[in-house]
Amino acid sequence: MSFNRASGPRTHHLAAGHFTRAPNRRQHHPDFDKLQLRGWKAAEKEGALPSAAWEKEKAWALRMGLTGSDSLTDKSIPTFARGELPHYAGISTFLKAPYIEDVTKVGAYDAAVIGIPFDGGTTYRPGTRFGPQGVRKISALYTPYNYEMGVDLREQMTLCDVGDIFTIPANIEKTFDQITRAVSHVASSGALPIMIGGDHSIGFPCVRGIAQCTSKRIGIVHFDRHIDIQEKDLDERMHTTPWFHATDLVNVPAVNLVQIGIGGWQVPREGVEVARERNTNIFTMRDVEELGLAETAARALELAWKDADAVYISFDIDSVDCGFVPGTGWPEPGGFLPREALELVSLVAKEGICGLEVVEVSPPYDCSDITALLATRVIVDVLGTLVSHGKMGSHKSIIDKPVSIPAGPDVE
Ligand SMILES: [Mn+2]
Repeated sequence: MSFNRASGPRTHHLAAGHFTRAPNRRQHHPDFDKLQLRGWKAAEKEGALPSAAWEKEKAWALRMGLTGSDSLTDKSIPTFARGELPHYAGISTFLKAPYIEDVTKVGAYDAAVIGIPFDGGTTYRPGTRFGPQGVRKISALYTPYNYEMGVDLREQMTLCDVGDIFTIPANIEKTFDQITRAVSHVASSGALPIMIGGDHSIGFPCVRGIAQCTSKRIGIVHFDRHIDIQEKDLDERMHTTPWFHATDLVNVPAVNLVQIGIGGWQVPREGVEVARERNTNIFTMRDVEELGLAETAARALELAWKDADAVYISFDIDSVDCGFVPGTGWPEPGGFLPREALELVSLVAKEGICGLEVVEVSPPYDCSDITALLATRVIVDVLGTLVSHGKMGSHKSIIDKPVSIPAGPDVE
């Protein structure tokens, strides 16, 4: 999966194997080079994947959406679109996952997508309140299968969409309380919480929601161009402040906060002062460039996991160069290329996570859904990585103080 130029075997293969030896070998052993290619191995791997869940979904679609017209040759097509197909149709949930109206049932799933439509913490462009809608909409074009990973999320895990948290647009603190309550409910259920923002102010209440369900220690890997760790901004806890407040939590120490991609002309000195005082771990884009992706990830994991029991990933979409993510609140040139960001976030996720947030997607500023599309990729790539490394469900062991939030009385 690695495309890192620093990785030994691949460089060697391309330089020595492919261009010099290959032509001769190909004449006598036509399959030799083909078998070395990741592309061919991935095709082989697909053959070993189950398809039972897909067969079940098609049968379910006929039951729910009625059998199709007599003129259709494909008898698996229903009259009313249900499930994954067709990609342009249907009600938008993340990746066409089932919408769980009754959130008391969320624990039946391995992972749950939670929309957090809130942009009250924004200090420049607004619009991230439409982030969950934007990401869900474009996520419909994906299948649950990833060729290179050889993973099929539909077959290998269960995913649901719990819809959006009821945020309070005129009140940041009430919104934070709602977010913490919702995230703590999902984390307590055993489902892995996957949050779609929303501006980055939600980072603090999301982490607080997980942290209050456990006595264990949580590290954070934070992808961003911005440092986001000052105490207040414009007199409130805005999207420039989440890690100040998160690392004030007793089981979320600042020494386990790893900030990757920080730099440029939009890093407030107030935040830098706090990062220095609290001794957080900061990798600039140049650090990443010089270390390479694999080494950056290895060091980040070492720091985030040092004496910690779980790691949370916060992915700000503006960590990617603004040429690829026009639809964001604080665009900044010089960030990651999309494939670098996807590779790095996967390398970090392979040790397991206790939560993921993808923030700062602002659809009103987006073009052709490209920012929302990349946000979708971050989420599905992390899910695929967790599945392929056997880490889906690994977070459950840290939940030793589950919360119980009462539902209203039954309604007939
Ligand atoms: Mn940012």
